[in-house]
Parts: sequence; C-alpha cells; structure tokens
Amino acid sequence: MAKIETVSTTPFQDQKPGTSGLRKKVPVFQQPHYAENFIQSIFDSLDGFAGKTLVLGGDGRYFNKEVAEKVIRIAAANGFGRVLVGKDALLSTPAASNVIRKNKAFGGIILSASHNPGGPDGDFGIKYNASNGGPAPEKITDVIFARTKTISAYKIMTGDTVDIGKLGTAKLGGMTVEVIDPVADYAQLMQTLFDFDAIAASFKAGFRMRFDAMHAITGPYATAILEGILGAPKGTVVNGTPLPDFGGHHPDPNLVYCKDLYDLLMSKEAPDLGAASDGDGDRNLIIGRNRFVTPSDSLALLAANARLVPAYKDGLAGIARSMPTSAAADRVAEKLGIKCYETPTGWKFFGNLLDAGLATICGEESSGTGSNHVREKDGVWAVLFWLNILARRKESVEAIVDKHWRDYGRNYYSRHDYEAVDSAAANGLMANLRDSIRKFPGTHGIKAMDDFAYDDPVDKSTTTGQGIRILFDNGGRIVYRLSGTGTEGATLRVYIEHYEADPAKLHIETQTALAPLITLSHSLADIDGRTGRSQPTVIT
Ligand code: VG1
Ligand code: CO
Repeated sequence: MAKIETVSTTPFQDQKPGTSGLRKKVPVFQQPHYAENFIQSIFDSLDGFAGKTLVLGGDGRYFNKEVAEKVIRIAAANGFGRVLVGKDALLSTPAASNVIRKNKAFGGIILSASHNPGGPDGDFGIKYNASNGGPAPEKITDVIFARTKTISAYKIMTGDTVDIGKLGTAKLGGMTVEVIDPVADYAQLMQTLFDFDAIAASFKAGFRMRFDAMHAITGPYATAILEGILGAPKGTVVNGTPLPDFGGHHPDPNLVYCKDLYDLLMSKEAPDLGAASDGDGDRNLIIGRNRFVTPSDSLALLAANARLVPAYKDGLAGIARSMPTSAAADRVAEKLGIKCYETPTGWKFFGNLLDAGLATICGEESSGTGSNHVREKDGVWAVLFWLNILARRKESVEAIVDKHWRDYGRNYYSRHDYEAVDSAAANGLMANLRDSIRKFPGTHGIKAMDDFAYDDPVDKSTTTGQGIRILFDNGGRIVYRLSGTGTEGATLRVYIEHYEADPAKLHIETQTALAPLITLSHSLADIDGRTGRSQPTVIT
C-alpha cells in the first residue's frame, strides 16, 4: 500500500544550482537525504502544482534510475497529479523540454550532469525546468537554494512500486505515472521543422556522415531519426548505446574528446559530415570534411542560412548569443537587419527572449545551438539543421564556411580552460581583474573593460558579475569567467577572439592567429603566477 511519510532531515549547505542545475559528484548525491532535500526544496519553491503534470527524464548516467524513483515518490507525496517519465527514466534535455511544452506540463525535472563524466565516481545533476520547457530562471533557482538551507523535512510516498522500464500507465497513491517513449515526440517535432525529403534524398544519393553519440543519450534519437526515418546507412551512428559511465569517456563533444572523429574527417576516408552530441543531448559538434566549424561560427552560419529550412523560411525575429560566444552572429544579424542579444552564459537566459518572440535562434560558444522549437539547446536539431542546409546548397561544409568568411570576415576564436585549479587562487585572479577595470584601458590596445552585467529586456531583471570582458581597439576580445558547472575546485575559462576581415588572412591556424592575445591573456591576469599553470588543460 502506498503511504505518505514525512521524513525529518537537516539542510546541506552546498546545494546552490550553478549554470545549469545542481551538479555534484555521485557520492555526494548518494548521501542519505541529499537528493531528497533538493527535490523537496524545488517543490517547496513552486506554487500551484497540485493535480498538475511533472515531466521527468535523464541522460541515463549512473544513479539516474535511483533518483528518478525518488522524484516520482516525492512528487506523489507532494500532490502532483501525474508524472510523465521517459522509459527507463531516459529523456534527452531538449526532448524533455519538448514533452513539457507539448503536454502543457507544470514543469519538469531533468537528471543530468550533461558533458561531465559519469559512473560511480563521476558527476550527477538535477535541474528544474519551468512550464515553458526552459531551465528555471535565477529568480526561481535563488529561492530553491534558500530553501535548501532551511529545509527540515520532506514528504515521500512509500510502498507500491512502479515499473518505469515498461511503457504504460500506473498509479502511485493518487498520482498517475505515465511511462512514455523518449524518442517518438521528439522525432515527430523534428519532422515538422526540417526538409526531411531533401535530407533523405541526399543520403540516397550517397551523402555520408558519422554521428558519434558518445555512449550517451542521443544514441536512440540519432539512430531512429538518421538511420530510421532518413535512411542513412546502418553504422552512421557510432557509440549509439547509452551507458551509465559513457564507456568511461568524457561525453563532451569537443576536439579533445572527439579526436577520433576529427582525425577521420581530416583523413582521405572522410565522410561529408561528422557530428557528435554530449551526455544529455543538448550540445553539438560539427566537422565537415577537412573543416571543423567552431560553435560560434556554426551559430552564425545557421542564422545566415535559416531561410533554407522550412521552420525558419520566413526569417528570424532575432538572434541571441551568450556573452563569451564570438561576435560572428552579430555580423549576420546586422546584415539581416535584426537584433543580436548578448546574454550571460547558460541557456536559462534565452528563455525570456524566446518566449517574447524577440529571438528565434540562440547559441553558445560551448557547442550549444537551439531555437524557439524548445527552450533548451538541442544537439540533434543542430545536426539536422546542417543536414538541411547541405542538402539544399549541395556544397561542402568547407565551401560554405569559406564563402561565409569571405562575406563576413572571420572571428578567430578559442577557449582555454584551466580545470581543477585552487578555488581561492581562481577567485583571487578574478578579483584582481575586477580591480584592474579602471587601470587596463589605454594600455595594450585595450579600448574598454568591464564585469559583464545583463539587463533582461523582458522581465527587467539585472544579473551582474558574469565575466570580465576586455575589448581591444581592433575588435579583439579576451573574456575571463569561472565555470558554474564543474564539481572539482574551480575552472577558469579564458575566451579569446580576434576579428579578421582581410581575405588574404582567413586561413591561419587558429592558435597562431590568436597567439598575441593568448600571450596577453596570461600576463594581464597573471594566470601562471596565481594558478601555477602555464598551459590550459583543454583548448577548444
Ligand atoms: C558550461 C558552458 C555553458 C553551458 C553550460 C551548460 O557552463 O560554458 O555555455 O550553458 O556549461 O551546458 P560553465 O558555467 O561551466 O562555463 V551543459 O551541455 O553542461 O548543460
Ligand atoms: Co549538455
């Protein structure tokens, strides 16, 4: 018999949601009451969900099912009317966003630490998404965090079991649990957006790609859509079975963790397109034969070619990019005569712009692109967007990118990450940069410097302290910020950008083109002296 129990608990002091939900090591989440406290704190921070629908899914990483069961039991005890859960508690992040929107759910809980490693010693995460399908804005995550610090009890439905490995509907106490196919609704949505006939025809005519699902959530989605609906040859999707530890790999689709894919695309055997997605399916990597497309360029290119895609054939209302993302998209917006919004890092800041119809396409330098079709970034969507463009233009990725650079100039761009540095040292480095805001301009060709703040044009909220920007006279830029998704010490991210309009200088190796700014990025912040690191851990 199902029964509501009230369990007393004591607060944990470290449950502050970061850039995208609460992320901690698995053993932290395994502490008694840790996950329960956070889930109850989410519900305590929301009003009016009695009898309403909650969507639930995750990226399948280690501990996913256990926490999913806790969410279902706590939701039932707190009075939700229905939980819509992906089979085996699986849903990619964009698919969860779609399920929330399609079913007019009250909100959703996504279990994921995205691109962070998984497994018993890896990372886990919990994120709340609101009824628009997007990550809760800061005004909600602040309330959740405050609640985690005072919580004294949580409610949980005990007894009775629900099998979430089987499609169908069951009851837990007064709540309905509906187990849904994680892929079906998403695949259907994609078919309403893109020219599937044109893409299928290009596969039929011999177009070849490799999609690396990195043993993460997009395996089933990519297999169903690319190989199933679009008729790409079997084997197009590799590493397509989601594993709790992602096969021991780091499910971050960048050139470091997808080196095999990169090498293949640079080789004689290269297919036309290489693509990959991350742990929870919201990021994308795009590599053409012989040409890696930076995420910042990809955003600009998708925007510039949007009219080739049925869903965007009437043009874009606006573009939005996170502040560290390169200004390549700004140039496209300018030419299109539309606005380009610059937001703080994290998809939660795009939600208002999308809801208000101010932006249609959004992107981040960290391999995230998406549109108003959901309220999350969307890896498979970005790949289909590229396939649609390629099918319509019938040119190579390389040719399309080259032409874009000739038309708009090139924003050379790279991000240097210094991972797991001492937190005090990282905070000291940032504080020191903040103190230099008045001192640096006028030296080294620096035009301006600030600590980025964002005024949301829709809800009028202001978010401060979002990263130090150094702007150079020649259009170059260095940005420093600390990661809000890491779980070990601090990660310093340094974003370096240089704009080049000279047609004779469009094909320089990126790190070479950026070398003077990279050197300056070290000295201006005294990275080496303060962190003891002379080299970044990861360059993307
Ligand atoms: C990183 C990226 C950011 C992205 C966030 C979540 O955040 O820089 O652009 O939105 O990850 O992406 P941070 O704070 O570590 O720089 V995901 O795919 O991890 O949900
Ligand atoms: Co992700």
